Amino acid sequence: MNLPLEGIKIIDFTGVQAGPACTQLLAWFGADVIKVERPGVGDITRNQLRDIPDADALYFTMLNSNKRSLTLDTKTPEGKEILEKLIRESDVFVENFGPGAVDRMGFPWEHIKELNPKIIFASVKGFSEGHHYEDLKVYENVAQCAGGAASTTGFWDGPPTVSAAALGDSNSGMHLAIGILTALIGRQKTGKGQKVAVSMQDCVLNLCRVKLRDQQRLDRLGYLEEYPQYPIRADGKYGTFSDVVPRGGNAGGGGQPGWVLKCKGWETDSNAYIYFTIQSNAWAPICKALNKPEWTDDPAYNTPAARQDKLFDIFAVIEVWLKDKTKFEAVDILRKFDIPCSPVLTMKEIANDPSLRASGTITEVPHKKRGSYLTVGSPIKFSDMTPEIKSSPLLGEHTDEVLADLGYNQKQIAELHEIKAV
Ligand code: CAO
Repeated sequence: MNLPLEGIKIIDFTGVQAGPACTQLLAWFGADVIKVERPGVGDITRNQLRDIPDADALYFTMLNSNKRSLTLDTKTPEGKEILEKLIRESDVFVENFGPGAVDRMGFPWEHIKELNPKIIFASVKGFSEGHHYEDLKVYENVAQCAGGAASTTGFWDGPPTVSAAALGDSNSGMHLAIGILTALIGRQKTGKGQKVAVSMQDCVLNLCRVKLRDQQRLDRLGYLEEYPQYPIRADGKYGTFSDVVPRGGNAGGGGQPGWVLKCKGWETDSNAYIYFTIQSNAWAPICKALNKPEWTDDPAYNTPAARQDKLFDIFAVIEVWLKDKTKFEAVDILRKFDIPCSPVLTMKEIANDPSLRASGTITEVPHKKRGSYLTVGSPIKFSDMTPEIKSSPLLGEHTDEVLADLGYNQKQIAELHEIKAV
């Protein structure tokens, strides 16, 4: 199959999650992604949280599929020369080292563009250039705290909480991929490459956009009507408003309040829950589903404003209705009434979900050393192509092949191995 990014050559000088998630996506869509790794060491995630001795860890295999691996010590003169050759003939150079590391290696953007004015240099850092924290190294949870996610996530009586979703890492990688593709289209018009930079703080904040909306509403009004803290209760059971956006527990946003509700078996199964949304225009079907016809036209219930101070009482009534229904049974009933809802799914349920398997979102990939493993395939679906998710490379698996492509002969390649430049 001809994939849209075929012919695009990418130097993937990335590690851990943010950079690799970006380049993996581009590899799925056809780019030739050459992962550059330190000889004998490789991406740190190859060894992190191993479940099989001497085989690449899932952390690595799930973020580096469809790539080739070149080992290269870019701190040796020979390694630098190889990287320069690669830069001259590549379309994109992606990196997510700590601040200043690429410059210290001798490859600042000014030098990269001298070597190849058409190249796109794409970079992830924790904080943006010129930021007062620009020198900080950053991991996922650090970014979630810096980008406003942690202070607005969790319960009002608990500490700031980070999400399990990789809002700092993979999310920044996805932002970078959009930037790279935009710069590639830009290059078609101008013939010139450019530097594309994202910071993890900015990428988290971009997903917390509505919380900045809420800060401005709070500044003006002193309350946020869709949060559990409103209306302000004398007992403070759901917290109170200060001058900063509070943590709203599991509240839904906008005019569609919702909550995580207990289903049959919640006492022993910590995931026997559904998310239930009281969509404002679905009040009549909700009453019908819950067998509460008396609520349908009752002015004390039939508008969002009237329900506001009774939301948790309504949720309690729904939980009584849910008592004898599993999360799956409940959703099967509620879907007939067009109520936005879902079972709270565990990773085990997701791994075995036939629909996710059929769509390729959960896919099994063979691996030379591990045997097969599950990974998350492309969440983006196309009408004219289905990206094939292939294995991640072993460390240095394609070193000789890439060097030969650059014009090195067998003898030279053997010498480069000898001096440990590759
Ligand atoms: N050859 C020679 N040197 C190499 C090399 C290679 N192939 N690959 C890496 N190195 C060197 C780097 O040049 C750097 O050297 P100096 O610091 O001496 O100049 C060194 O390895 C370490 O790089 P690093 O700073 O990136 O590594 P770290 O483990 O200390 O930090 C991380 C990791 C992720 C905190 C940091 O890279 C970072 O802040 N990156 C930007 C933000 C980011 O992407 N974070 C997300 C990671 S996913 O959670």
